[in-house]
Amino acid sequence: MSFNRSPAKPLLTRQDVPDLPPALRDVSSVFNPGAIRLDGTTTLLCRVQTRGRRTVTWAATSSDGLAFEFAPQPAEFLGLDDLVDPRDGASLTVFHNYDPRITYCEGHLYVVTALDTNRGCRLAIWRTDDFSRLHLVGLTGDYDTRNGVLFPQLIGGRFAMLERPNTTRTTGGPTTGNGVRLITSADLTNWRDEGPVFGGQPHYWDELVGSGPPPLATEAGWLHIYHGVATHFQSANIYQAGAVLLDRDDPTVVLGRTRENILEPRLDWEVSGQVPNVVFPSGLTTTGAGDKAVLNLYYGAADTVIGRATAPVANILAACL
Ligand code: BMA
Repeated sequence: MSFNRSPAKPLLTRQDVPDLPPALRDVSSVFNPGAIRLDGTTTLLCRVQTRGRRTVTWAATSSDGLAFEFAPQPAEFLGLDDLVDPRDGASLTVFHNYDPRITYCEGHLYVVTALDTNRGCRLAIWRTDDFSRLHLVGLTGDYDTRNGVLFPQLIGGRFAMLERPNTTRTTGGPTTGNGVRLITSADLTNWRDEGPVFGGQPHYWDELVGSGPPPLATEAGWLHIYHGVATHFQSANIYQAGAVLLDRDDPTVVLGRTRENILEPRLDWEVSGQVPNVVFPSGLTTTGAGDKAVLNLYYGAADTVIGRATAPVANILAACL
């Protein structure tokens, strides 16, 4: 009842990223991609890190979801200059714009990213037609948070998003957290907290948690893949993937959850790299329908490369219950 790597080697590595001197040359890594499949094309929005440890977002497309070609240029984000904190209007300096998650909702393509700023982490919502230019819609709030994923349908007439406020810090790492919450909005600009959805399980595989790709609508409920972090090892945090099943009408209600992880770092390129022992699920597409539907999960491995794993939807639903 777990994911199978398909293929069992990285789908994209730094060698696949085009050189665009002088700013982009011989990049260090490509990982944590958002994903969407529309009109027979799978698009990945990839997080690319340069050797200056700067973050670039770059789209790659594929007809079969396996062989990807990078766009001629990285994506351009419009609206990052003059950014202000919604609470007090203080200006925000953005250092990194990263970990994009893609959702098609109400006839538009949206991307949610984490912004690493001088005042902590914020979630930004972007709208795009083609992943080459992304227009800022707004920030979800003025508090430290990450792993924002927009649902693909309105719920109760409102946009709905899962997010993971950052309430703790691991040794040497950025702020993180152990609780996923639901927030909703009528206009994608003003957001309301609807309460907790699920939390981390101290001592076990998912002590810290955060959303993976946006939830998938199934007849049983919203199937949602998340990452769990085991922090109780001496020298390394282990990032794995699991799933929860949420009520279709009220996603704060958890109907099921996998007992164990359904993908964990095992292969060389998952256990070693920039950050060892990381599988970070961030993109999801489906192929087939009904009983035959298959999940294609795109994930960052060791913050260095991109992998893909597949599983029948029915198997992962069964693992939740
Ligand atoms: C998380 C995020 C991810 C990253 C992961 C493992 O806190 O920063 O972007 O992939 O850590 O380093």
